[in-house]
This record gives sequence, C-alpha cells and structure tokens, in this order.
Amino acid sequence: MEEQIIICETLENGVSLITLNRPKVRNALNAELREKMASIFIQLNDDPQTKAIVLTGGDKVFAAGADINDFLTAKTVDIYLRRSEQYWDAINNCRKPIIAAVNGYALGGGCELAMHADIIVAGKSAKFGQPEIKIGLMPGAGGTQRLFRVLGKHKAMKLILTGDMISADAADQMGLVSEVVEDEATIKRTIEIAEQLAGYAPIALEQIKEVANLGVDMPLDAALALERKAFQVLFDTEDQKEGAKAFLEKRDANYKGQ
Ligand code: CO8
Repeated sequence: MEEQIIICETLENGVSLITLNRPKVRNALNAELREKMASIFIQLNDDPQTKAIVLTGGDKVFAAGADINDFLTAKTVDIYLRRSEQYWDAINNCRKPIIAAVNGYALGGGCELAMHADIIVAGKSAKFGQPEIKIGLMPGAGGTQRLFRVLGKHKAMKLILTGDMISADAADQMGLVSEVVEDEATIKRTIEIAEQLAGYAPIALEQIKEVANLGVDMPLDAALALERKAFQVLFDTEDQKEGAKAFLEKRDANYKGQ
C-alpha cells in the first residue's frame, strides 16, 4: 500500500493530530504535501469535533523546508503560478488553536510552518533555522517577518543572514518556542496541552487567537478596542454563562461551543 505523506487522526477529547510523513526527505514540503496539509486545515477548521490541532513531523524531524527539487528549474512565473500563499493562508486562517510538536530539524519553510502554530513545544533535539541563504535564496513564507516580530531585529537578522541553526534551548531563551521537553515526551506533552485547550469554550479560544494575532500589528488603542469588543461579544455566548455558573457551583464546566 502506498504510504501517505500526511496523516490526520482524530484523537479523543476534541484533538486532531496531523503528522507530516516524508521521513526519507526529512519531511520536505513539496507541492503535494502543502496542498494536502492545506485541505486538512480547511476541513478541521469547519469540523465541530475538532477543538484543537496538533501538528508534528513525528519523533525524528519536523520539516527540512521546501522541497529543493521543486526549485531546480523553476522560473519566476512557475513559482508565481504555484500560488503557495493559499496553502499558508489555510493554516493562518484556522480559527482553532494549533500546537506544533517539533523534534529534530525545523528549517526554512519548516521553521516558518512551526511559526504558524500558536504554541510550539520543542524536543531537546529540535533545531530551528532559516538556511535559505545557503542555497542562494531567502525565506519566502514569513521567515523575515515573523522571526523579526518574535525575536527582535538583531537575533532575527543573525538567523536569517547566517542561515545557522539554533538549538531548542536557544530558541526557548529567545522566545521562539513555548517550552522544551525531552524528545520522547514532545508529542505526548503537545497533545496534553491540546486536550487542555479542547476543554475550554471554543468561541473564547477563537476570539483570543483572532484578537492576539490581529492586534499585534495594530496601534495599541485600536488593538485594545478590538479586545474590548471581543470580550463583550463573549457575553452573548451560552458558554460564558456556563463558565461563570460552573465556577460558582464548584463543578467542571460543560461547554457546547455556543
Ligand atoms: N528538499 C529536498 N530534499 C531534502 C531536503 C529538502 N529541503 N532536506 C533533506 N532532503 C533530502 C536529502 O537530499 C537526502 O536525500 P537522499 O537520501 O536522496 O540523499 C535526504 O533528505 C536526507 O537528507 P540528509 O542526508 O542531508 O540528512 P541529514 O540528517 O544529514 O541532514 C538536514 C538533514 C540538515 C535537514 C539537511 O538535509 C539539509 O540541510 N536540508 C536542507 C535544508 C534547507 O536548506 N531548507 C531550506 C529549503 S528552502 C525553503 O524552505 C524556502 C521556503 C520558502 C517557502 C516555503 C515553501 C514550503
């Protein structure tokens, strides 16, 4: 049977697990893989059973970036017509929390993919980098922009200009990852966090994600107004009432996503 290059599993407790599966080429992101990943994200975004999404490349490697075979003869118009922004947009527009479980290399497009997640759990072996410069290229899926925003100018520029990799611990110190665990624990820990989030009120999670991501590039006054409006909107949800009631009745809340 032909091996699937990406696997999507529905776990218990509202968590969906996406695993990149091209281990022989270190999960290099070829067009087919990116297309399939995008359609999975679109599907999970509309799936009421999925409350949180875990994205991993498995135990050994996250992703070694774009598939360099695709770059050998491509001309500007070929790259343009691939319209790869649609694949990234599918992940970027996902309303549900995405948690990346990163072991091994997260390089180039792989590092950019990890940065599409809301939370990144890294195994000790994880290595992050934007090595595009080493093959005469530059980051093309947010590397120059997202790293700059997350790390600040001088840390980001060093990574992007040198193409050198950093360890999980260095990434942790710089704020590129949310936490570092032993390699054997990465996926388990990530699922644990996803299950925690899946137990919360879905609309509140979505609002946090939307406001945080939009607000970061807005003037502070406008971002605070956006937050205030989203906060107010939540008072019309049944889940907000259930949350308050459950707290006062000293019981677990039973959220319905309404
Ligand atoms: N593309 C295609 N094949 C790859 C890639 C890749 N990115 N990475 C590894 N492979 C292949 C190797 O060619 C090798 O194939 P073979 O077995 O046929 O020789 C196999 O995977 C195993 O690789 P290595 O023997 O090199 O394995 P190591 O464990 O020694 O090294 C590394 C792993 C460090 C990941 C190394 O393979 C490497 O440096 N890979 C290239 C990393 C890189 O330059 N990434 C950036 C690519 S450009 C990019 O991402 C631009 C993003 C723009 C937009 C996003 C689009 C998705």
